[in-house]
Amino acid sequence: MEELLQQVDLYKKEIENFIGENGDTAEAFRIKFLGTKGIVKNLMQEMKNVPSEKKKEAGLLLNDLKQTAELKYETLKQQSTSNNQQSNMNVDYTLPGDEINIGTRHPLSLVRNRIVSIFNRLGFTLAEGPEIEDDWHNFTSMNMPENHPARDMQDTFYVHQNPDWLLRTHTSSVQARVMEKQKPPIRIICPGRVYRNETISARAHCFFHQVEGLYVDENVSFADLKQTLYFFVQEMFGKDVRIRFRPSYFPFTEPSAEMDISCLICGGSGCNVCKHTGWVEILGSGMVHPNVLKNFDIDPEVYTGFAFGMGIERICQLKYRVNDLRLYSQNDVRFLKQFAGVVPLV
Ligand code: 2U9
Repeated sequence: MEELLQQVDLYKKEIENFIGENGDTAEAFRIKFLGTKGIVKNLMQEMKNVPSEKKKEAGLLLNDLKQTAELKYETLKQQSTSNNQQSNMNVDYTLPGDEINIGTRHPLSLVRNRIVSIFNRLGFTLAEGPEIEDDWHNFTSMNMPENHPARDMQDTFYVHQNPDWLLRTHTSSVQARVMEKQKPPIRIICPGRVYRNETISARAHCFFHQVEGLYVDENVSFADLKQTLYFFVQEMFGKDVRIRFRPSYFPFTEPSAEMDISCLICGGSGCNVCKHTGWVEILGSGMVHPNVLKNFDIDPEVYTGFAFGMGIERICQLKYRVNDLRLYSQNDVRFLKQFAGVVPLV
């Protein structure tokens, strides 16, 4: 019994003085003291040799030793995890950092922002609206009543559950919503995504992006329209670029005109891009139709206005020579990265 007491005393001291360094020493400790062939188990087996009157005292001693070993083992385990964490944090901060791949603005965003910024300088403010529209804001209020042949010009995505709802085919619906709430003077620029049911190819897509503008006030004339759009072209493409208007037809404007710019590639002398005409079409425009003004209780005898619309993809195609519409939505970084150097105009 005396011998056992001495042994337990020595082991307790050994346990208390045991210094753990990592997970391996904690495990070595466990095997040595608490394992199936460990010290505690061995001493427990010695119990059979202890006289019965001393068994209780010896049992208490061994239990105490076992608890001390278990407690030490828990402490060693905790120490080893926090040591590991600390060694993970042992980082050389002088090493160069990992490269961060910074994204670039999408070319359509760059062009959109530039267009909006140019018109901002002329006093046009930004207006936005929903992409899911109702028939009134997209068609009827725009002088395109039901069965109007002009509706055939745009193949529309209708919402099955409610055919009064559709994906807007132009951002004119945004102008309609502004005119509903605000009386002239109105001078707004409306960029946004629009949808048309077209088969996807290099030249057509089922969605694209537009910017439309509207200016309604007293004494707004076609001369204002021409000067405004001329300013836009000079700011967008350069001072040497010329413009010309060709008569056209849109249900929401009267008179209507399409605008061409002199070819950016050949300067007007004729090349493949302008099909040897010297001109390329960039937008549609016209004086707001009196019926449209009446639909919003704006008196066409007092107020007049001009409006225009352009495809952002088309402007981007001319400015950056992008020859396939699908590139804009394929998210190929080899394409997108080519616009990293464009200085954004805001
Ligand atoms: C109101 C009244 C009139 C907007 C206009 C055009 C002419 C036009 C096309 C250009 C290429 C659409 O992106 S495109 O396919 N747009 O030709 N848009 S006038 O006329 C309006 C708008 C709002 C209240």
